[in-house]
Amino acid sequence: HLVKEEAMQSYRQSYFTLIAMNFGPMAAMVKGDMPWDDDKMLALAEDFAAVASVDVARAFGPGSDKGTTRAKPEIWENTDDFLEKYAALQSASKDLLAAAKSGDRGAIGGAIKDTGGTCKACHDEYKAKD
Ligand code: ASC
Repeated sequence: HLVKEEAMQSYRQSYFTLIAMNFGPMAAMVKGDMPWDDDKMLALAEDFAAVASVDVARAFGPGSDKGTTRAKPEIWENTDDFLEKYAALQSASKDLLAAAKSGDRGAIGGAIKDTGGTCKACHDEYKAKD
């Protein structure tokens, strides 16, 4: 392997840290928990879509299941189902980017809701409760 197996859990979790740290502030702006900033929204939507386009299957490669994790073993077993669910997130990230480019706050709010739904679909199935 090009990446040491010991580094793979960190790779997988870092991937989702990037997803969460780009999605979170957008959701916070929509909810009114953070002041709305059009430029910031667009920059976050661009990075979120870019990160979502990075090969997620590789993040679940050999060694990625080692160590303490809230990921359930099934996510490594039901690969086709997981990748199908992830494809919905990728698609939603593109719609969200289009909405952010339009600047239409209603459309952005709807796209955030749809995207959050694609996060939750996987968490419900494959992530243990905190
Ligand atoms: C977030 C976050 C999630 C999702 C999820 C959406 O901001 O950290 O896991 O949104 O709550 O339903």
